[in-house]
Amino acid sequence: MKVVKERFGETNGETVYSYELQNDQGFKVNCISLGCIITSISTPDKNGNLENVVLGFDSVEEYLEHSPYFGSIVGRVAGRINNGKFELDGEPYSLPQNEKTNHLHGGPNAFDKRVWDAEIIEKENEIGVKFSLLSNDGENGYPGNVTVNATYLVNNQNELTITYTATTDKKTLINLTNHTYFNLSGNVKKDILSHKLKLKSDEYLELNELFIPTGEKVSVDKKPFDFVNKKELKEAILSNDDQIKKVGQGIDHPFILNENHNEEIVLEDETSGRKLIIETDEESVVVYTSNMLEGDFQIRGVQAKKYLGICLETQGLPDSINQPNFEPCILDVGEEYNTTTKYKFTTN
Ligand code: G6D
Repeated sequence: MKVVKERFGETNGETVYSYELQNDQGFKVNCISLGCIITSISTPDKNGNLENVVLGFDSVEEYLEHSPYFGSIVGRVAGRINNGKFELDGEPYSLPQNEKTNHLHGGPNAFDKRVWDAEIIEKENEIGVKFSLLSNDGENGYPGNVTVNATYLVNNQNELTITYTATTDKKTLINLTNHTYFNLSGNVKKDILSHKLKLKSDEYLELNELFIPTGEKVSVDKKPFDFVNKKELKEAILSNDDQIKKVGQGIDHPFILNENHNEEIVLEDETSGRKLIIETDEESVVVYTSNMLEGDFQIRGVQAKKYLGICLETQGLPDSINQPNFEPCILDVGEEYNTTTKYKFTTN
């Protein structure tokens, strides 16, 4: 197993480095210090062919100009905060409204656009990189100087484990995720409509017209959102359901997980035989079937279009600070935010 560090590019005079994490089977995760972005994951299909299974680019410029959070860390707070406003201990805070009236994914120039410090990790059974960032008090309107670490580790079982930790010197909000778009066909040979998804989730959150949770936890039963038994994504995406139509004819919803660390999220592509098993200690996963992925750019030679990838963003519930029946994502002085998500790549 080895880590190879190379210069990837630069932004605002800061050098961006890439880190290739390769295990003894040839399984490889490539990531960069800009936004802790996963630029590629190379994993075998049922015939042993190693191919990339995530959407990404090959230059800093493309990430800065076109990327809808391809592969990046999202923070301080993943998801949307209604009206960009919240209160902590009676004190009001206003955040940049970077999507209509919403505050989305930590605001402009957030964690996905920062160049993080990085430290290579080489242990006997795992290799990786620990990214670190200081998010200053008042950055994008959030209180507290927050020290954040995101550690990516690869082992010889073709698993990538991401662990996030954070501490603060003033009560604040934090809810981190990774926004990788998966496409198990390999090198984006086809869209994800025929991918199959299985979720250990009996409830999803209903969204309003601004994609903000209404607060309603809705049963998936007899709905397109029912993935309790494995089913093709197209069955949901192409349905007539109001919630599916509301978010651009697809899925862009938080699902509440029934349990953790027990194959709670499974994505498969029968043609390639590839299977991704995600296990997390988070309470929910936002499933996003790239309904908005349209634009005048190419993704390593493939024209951007809907349904080229699926995001499985494990996290706390969106807008939780404003939702009375959600657990708020508050981090206080003396506490440590600590969450782990494991991605296991295998074949059927
Ligand atoms: C769209 O609504 C979706 C978000 O969930 C996603 O994270 C973003 O595109 C990249 O705004």
